[in-house]
Amino acid sequence: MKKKLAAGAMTSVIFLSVILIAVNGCGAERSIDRTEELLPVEIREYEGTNLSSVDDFRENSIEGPQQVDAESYRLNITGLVENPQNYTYDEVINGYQNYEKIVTLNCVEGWSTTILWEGVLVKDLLLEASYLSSAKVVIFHAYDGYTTSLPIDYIMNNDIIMAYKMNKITLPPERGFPFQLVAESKWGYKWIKWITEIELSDDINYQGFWESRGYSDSGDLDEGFLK
Ligand SMILES: Nc1nc2c(c(=O)[nH]1)N[C@H]1C(S)=C(S)[C@@H](COP(=O)(O)O)O[C@H]1N2
Ligand SMILES: [Mo]
Repeated sequence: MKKKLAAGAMTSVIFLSVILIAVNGCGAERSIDRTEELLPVEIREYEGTNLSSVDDFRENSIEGPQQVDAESYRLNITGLVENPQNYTYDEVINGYQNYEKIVTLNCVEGWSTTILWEGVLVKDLLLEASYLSSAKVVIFHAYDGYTTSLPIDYIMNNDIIMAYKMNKITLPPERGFPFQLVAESKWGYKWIKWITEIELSDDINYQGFWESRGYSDSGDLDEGFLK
């Protein structure tokens, strides 16, 4: 009798354990199934300022939207520098202090968008590369062959950022992934997208894509855009 009870109890313990393992196992599997990473959602208001949407831009790029592969992407800092650089995407966004600012992009076509941009200071990249005193101009090159240039003083004195996020989401391919220059107080054609190379130059007469087609070199918003 005693023996039989013990055996019964043992059977129950084993039975219960099996059920518990089954239940736990099932629970664990379910929670793994349920944990899905949700894409961050674009924000449309920030500290009292209404923001445009990443979809409010008119796509007018010279070769249409570019698809840049994040893994093989490299950002080169070249020209009149002591230490040329060759960064991966992660090295840029995780290797430097990040900054946020709300800036409006104005295209010469007559539309504008106000966006919360997040990125790194171009100044920090230039200082790391130790540019020579003969460098006067920063020429930006892009994946689609587009180029534009800005005076080095403008970059150094205005906390100009190269953005990798807009309204808290990673730049979509058509908006310039991985990086777009936030050339504040300049017309949209200075806001180069899909940046692949930052070249330090002494060529103060350099003309980028639109500049060599009649748009002003300064690109200042408070002046007309035609030369
Ligand atoms: N690489 C590259 N960057 C570019 C352009 C381009 O054609 N290629 N167009 C410029 C112009 S004219 C404007 S107004 C802005 C507009 O940004 P969006 O194309 O994201 O709207 O991108 C600028 N940057
Ligand atoms: Mo533009």
